[in-house]
Amino acid sequence: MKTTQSFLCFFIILGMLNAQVEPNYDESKVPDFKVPEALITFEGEKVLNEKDWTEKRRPELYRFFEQQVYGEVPGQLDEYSYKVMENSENALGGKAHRKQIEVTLKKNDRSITFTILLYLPKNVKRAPLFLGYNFHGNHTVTQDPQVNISKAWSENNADLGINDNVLNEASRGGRVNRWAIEKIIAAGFGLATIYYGEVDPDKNDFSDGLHQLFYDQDQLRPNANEWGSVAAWAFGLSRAMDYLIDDGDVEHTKVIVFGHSRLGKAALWAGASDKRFAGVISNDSGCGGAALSKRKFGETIGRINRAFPHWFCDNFEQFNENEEALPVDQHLLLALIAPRPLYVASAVEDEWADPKGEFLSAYHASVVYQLMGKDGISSAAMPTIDRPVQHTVAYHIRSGGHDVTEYDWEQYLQWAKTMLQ
Ligand code: GTR
Repeated sequence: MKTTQSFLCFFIILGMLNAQVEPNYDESKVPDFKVPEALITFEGEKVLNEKDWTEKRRPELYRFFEQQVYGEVPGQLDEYSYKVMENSENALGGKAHRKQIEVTLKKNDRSITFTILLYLPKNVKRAPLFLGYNFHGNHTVTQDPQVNISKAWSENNADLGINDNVLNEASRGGRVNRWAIEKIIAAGFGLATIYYGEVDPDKNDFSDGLHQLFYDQDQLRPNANEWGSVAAWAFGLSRAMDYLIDDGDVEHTKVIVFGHSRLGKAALWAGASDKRFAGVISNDSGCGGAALSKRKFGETIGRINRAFPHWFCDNFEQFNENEEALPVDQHLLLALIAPRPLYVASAVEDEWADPKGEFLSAYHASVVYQLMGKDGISSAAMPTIDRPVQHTVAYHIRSGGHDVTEYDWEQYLQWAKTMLQ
C-alpha cells in the first residue's frame, strides 16, 4: 500500500512539474494580457509628441531595459585600438575588397581582441553595409581560404566538425548558407562580420570575454544590474562601429546591424543603445528579442534564464514565471529604435521564437514610429506567409524553420535599398 501511495505521489508531482515544464504552443492558452502602452509614461503621463517621447518616455524605457533586462555596461574602456591585419582588392573572384581588422579593447591592464571580416563591393565608393555576428567563426561564412580561423573558444558542433571547443579548417564555409555574400555584394552593400565568441564566449562563466575586463579586484561576476552576454555582444557591435566610422571605404551613416536568434537579441539591444546604427534587422530573435514575453508562447523568460543564465542581467530573473509583473514588453525595446528602420522576421516552423509574438511586437512598436512621422505596421492581422510588409517597420514570416535563408536576405536587401536612399 505504502509503495502504491508513493508511486502515486511521484506521478502527481511529475505531472505538476510537467505542466510547468511543457512550453505552450496552443494559441487558446495564451493568457489575457494588456500590452503596456508605448505612449503613457510609468507615471501615467501621456506622450503627445516626439519631444515627450525623446525627453521623457524613451529615457525611462531605456533605463528599464538596461537595469532590469540586459544589464548596464559598468564603465568605460581604458583603451581602444585596431589594426588592419589583411587587405585584398581581389577577393571573391575579384568582386570584392576584403579586410580583416583586429580590434583590441583594454581595461584594468586586461584586454580582449576580436576580428572584423569585412567585404566591400569594388564598384561602390563608400558602401552601406550590414554588420552582424556569426556563430562559429568568420571562416564559416565563406569558402574564401584567406579568412583567418579564430582561436577563441567555441561550442562543439558535430555538423561543422568542431571538437574540443577549437575552430578548425573543417568548418570553413560551413555556414555559407546563412550569408548571401554574393547577393549582398552584387546589390552594392558590404558585409562586416565577427565571431561572437571572441567578444564573449557563450557559456555560463563570467571569467572570460568582455566582462572580466571591467571587474574590480576580487570581483567574479557582474552585479545584478550589470550586463549579461547579450549586452556584452551589443557592446562589441558598437566597438565594431567605432572602427567602421574610421574606414573611408564604408558609408558609416548607412550601417544596418543584423542578427539571427540570440545574436538578433544582441542586434536589437545594440540598435537601441547606439543611435549610430542606421537600422536593425532581427532574424528569428524570439524571447528576450523581438517576441512579446507576456504571451508566454514557446520560450518564456523563466526558461531562457534557466537555460542561459548568462545572457541577461540577474535582475531579469525576477520575471521568471512572473511576466505579469513586467511594466514593459519587447515592443518597447523595438520602439527604442524609432525612427530608424527596423525589420523583424520570423519563420513559420520556429514556434519556439513565437512568430505571432514577434509580429505583434513590431505592430505595437509602430505607434512610436507613427508619432515620429514614419510608417510602421498598421494592421494587427498577421501577414500572409512569404508576403513581406515593408515600411520603416518591416515584417515577414517565411516558410521553413529557425534559420537565415537566401529568401530572408533578398527581403532585407530590397528593403534596405529603399530605406537607406
Ligand atoms: C535557443 C534559445 C533561443 C535562441 C536560440 C539561438 O536555444 O532558446 O532563445 O536564442 O537558442 O540562438 O539559436
